[in-house]
Amino acid sequence: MSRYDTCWLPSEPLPGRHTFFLDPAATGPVVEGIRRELKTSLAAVEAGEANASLILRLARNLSPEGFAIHWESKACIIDAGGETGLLYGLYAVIRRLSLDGAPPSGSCYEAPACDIRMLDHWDMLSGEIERGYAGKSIFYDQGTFLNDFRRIEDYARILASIGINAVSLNNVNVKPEHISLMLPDGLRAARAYCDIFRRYGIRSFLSVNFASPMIAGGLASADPLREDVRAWWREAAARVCDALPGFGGFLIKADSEGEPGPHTYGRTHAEGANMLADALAPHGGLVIWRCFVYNYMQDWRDRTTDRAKAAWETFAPLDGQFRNNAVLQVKFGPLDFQIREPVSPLIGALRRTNLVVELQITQEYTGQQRHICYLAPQWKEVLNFDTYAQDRESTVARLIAGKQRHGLAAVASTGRDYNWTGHKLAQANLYAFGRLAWNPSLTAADILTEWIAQTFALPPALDARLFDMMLHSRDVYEAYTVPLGVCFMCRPESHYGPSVDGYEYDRWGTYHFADRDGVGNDRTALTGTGFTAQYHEPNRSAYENIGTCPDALLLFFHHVPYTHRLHSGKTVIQHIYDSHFDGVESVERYVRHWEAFSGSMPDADFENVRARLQEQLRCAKEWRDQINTYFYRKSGIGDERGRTIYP
Ligand code: GCW
Repeated sequence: MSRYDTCWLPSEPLPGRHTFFLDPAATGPVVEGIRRELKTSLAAVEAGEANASLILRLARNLSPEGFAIHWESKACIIDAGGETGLLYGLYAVIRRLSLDGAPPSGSCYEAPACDIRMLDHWDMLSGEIERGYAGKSIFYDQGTFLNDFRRIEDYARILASIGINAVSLNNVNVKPEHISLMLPDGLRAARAYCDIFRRYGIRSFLSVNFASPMIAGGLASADPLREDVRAWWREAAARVCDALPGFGGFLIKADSEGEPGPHTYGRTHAEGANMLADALAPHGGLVIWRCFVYNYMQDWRDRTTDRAKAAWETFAPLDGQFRNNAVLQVKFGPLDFQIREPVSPLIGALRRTNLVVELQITQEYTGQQRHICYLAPQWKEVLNFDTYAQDRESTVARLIAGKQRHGLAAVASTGRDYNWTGHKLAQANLYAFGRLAWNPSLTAADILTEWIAQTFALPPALDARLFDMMLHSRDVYEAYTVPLGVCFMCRPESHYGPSVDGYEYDRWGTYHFADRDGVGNDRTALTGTGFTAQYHEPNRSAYENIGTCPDALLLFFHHVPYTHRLHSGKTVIQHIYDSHFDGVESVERYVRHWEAFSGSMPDADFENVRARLQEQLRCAKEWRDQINTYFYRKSGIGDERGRTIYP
């Protein structure tokens, strides 16, 4: 029995007598993970091939992470191209057994769609997590490694069970003291974590600071074209890769929000990334280079600069200039993990560069794990979005799937809380991320059904109720927060709760431009910032024209009068009022409905969600009232239905 919540994995071995036979040709660290899982989730004992109920065999004609499962009358056979494939096959069997109770029949073949399926941890040596909402770091505390290996192993199991195959171990904002992670003592400590992850097919990455040669090497410059700088990185990469078997590579945020980068030396991001790629190449490592470049400090008086344009302007011209072992990691939207923003046009602009799309599981802007917000519907919209980058279908899912060194990454939501994610229901987002990176064609509803069935043992009526609450929770969050894609309006720094003008005169370029007549950001090519021109046709025209721009994104792309009529038939102002009243009513229903779950799960889990729902309701009302009052005061237009808006 684990000391921690096992999430969707069984908390006790599944019923039945399980015996296993493991191909003796299977070798390496993952074999340990497989054996531990057989014991923990199935209490399986080893047997000869003829007597085993579960046979795990290597079939080198399959891909290393792919597997085939054949359910036969006497035994279940897992064939896989490599040890990691066997592990994934085993998790698929455990999932089926947990969902169906009895062994099913038939065969299936699966292989992951995305090559890179990565979680980025924004954990710091201090033990704090940047944008963490589930307690402190499971890796570090007070400047050193926590070394709670059992917990790390439980975590690795949870991640491997949903197919995650890469993690970064430290925040992308790399404080100077984090350089110690690349030095011998830090590497010795990191090795223990990497070894555990490796047993579960997960490669570890380190986030690095572009100025490391200056901070740790005493060099006068970090210019990527200088030979002494390049030599420093070669030596550093060799040291790290020698110390950490199976190391994945470096993750880096450069020239963004104060982090150093190649621009200081008049060099491009390609030159910076290629230097690191060259250093890592002899060791098989990757450099994952983030495209979240916000050194675009803006002045709100200047209406020509547009933060949304930054990533594309910086990286689209560099397409094709990156090394084969360099990967660009692009946030899904042009701004910053908002509840509603368009898909980043940069994704469709990188045709000759390895691409990872970055999502955010940690709910920085989506309720900070105090609000229920199941994010899979949002991620599905991103994956299904057609970029029109190529003639044939070029949805985001198509662009990142089936290619080496492409994939999905997400900022992790996990911390030291007993339940890993702050509360039980937030586990669903972690689960959904892994499942979608494995198979982007799964639906948000199917994933939710699967997750609920494995996580709880609810009577059918509650099962359906939880499904309903969660499936639409993203729409509900959106309804009581920021209207029609205008973004931000949250409190500066914390990014929690409303502050309509909190960023309006700030330097971050996240403005809504509300005045007495209207609201929204004119990003059209004709009269605005020209952001729409970064999209391929027909998206470009669809966003450019008010008549075809989707309601949900109207204020992201256009500045319109409050009386503008949406496709829904409502005016903008009435939509704002209606959605805010409706959103709060939905949360009131959540609060009421949750009471029925008392007794159907451990009290601590029930009470935890209950308390968070109270906070969600308080916060939703605050959003409703501040937004409604703000727009009432600006526009002078009342609610058609005469509900309470504080003057
Ligand atoms: O969303 C912003 C966050 C920062 C974060 C940054 C990034 C790690 O507010 O906390 O820094 O994005 O993605 O780099």
